[in-house]
Amino acid sequence: MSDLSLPPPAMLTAAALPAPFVFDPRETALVVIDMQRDFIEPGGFGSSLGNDVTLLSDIVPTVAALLAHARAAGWFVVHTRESHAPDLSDCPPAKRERGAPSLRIGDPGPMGRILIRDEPGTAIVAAVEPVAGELVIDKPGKGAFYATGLASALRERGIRYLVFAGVTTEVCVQTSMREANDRGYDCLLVEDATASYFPEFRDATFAMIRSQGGIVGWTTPLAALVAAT
Ligand code: C5J
Repeated sequence: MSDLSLPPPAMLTAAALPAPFVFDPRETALVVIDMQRDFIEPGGFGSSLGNDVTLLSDIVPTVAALLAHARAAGWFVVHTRESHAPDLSDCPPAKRERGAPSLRIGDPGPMGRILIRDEPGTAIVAAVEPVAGELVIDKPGKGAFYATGLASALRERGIRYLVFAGVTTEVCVQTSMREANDRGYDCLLVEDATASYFPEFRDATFAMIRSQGGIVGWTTPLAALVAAT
């Protein structure tokens, strides 16, 4: 006979690498990195640089399923967009000058000015767009913590565990995960909810994260996270 006076178990365990990921769902947030049209949709900035955007758009259904799981579980949800102020005051010249000479940050692009806040190309793709109550962070760097209010938003809510998804794995996702790891969060990357224009870089990122006993965190497929008990 079950004892109804007992509280539900707080901690969940998901099969993951390099070891099971143990987390408290009440202190967990999902951070979805840069699922913006310019990186993911055909005809955007990413494809005009010659990238195969289907490598990124292929994960949209999985990110949508992860979002549905997080919302049903009551996790705090954060979305980021890599974007800059229209006057480029938050874009270091070194970042702007390093882009392709024909298409630099702030230049007119196929979906508005490239990586400029509130231009059509910086909008999050429709299938994974934020809903009311979720936090949208405009970040000028690759990492989600640099020059943003993310740290204080997580602190206010008592978050200790971060689940990451989004694009691109080795750039903005990995940078954000490393920033979070240094700040003391236990971080899990959902393998099939992240992608790169360079699949070998994505796979190398998974290996780096899990190396040395999880030096940056854990990785797991969505199915294993959903099956956590
Ligand atoms: C992101 C980039 N979001 N690759 N940006 O990873 O420049």
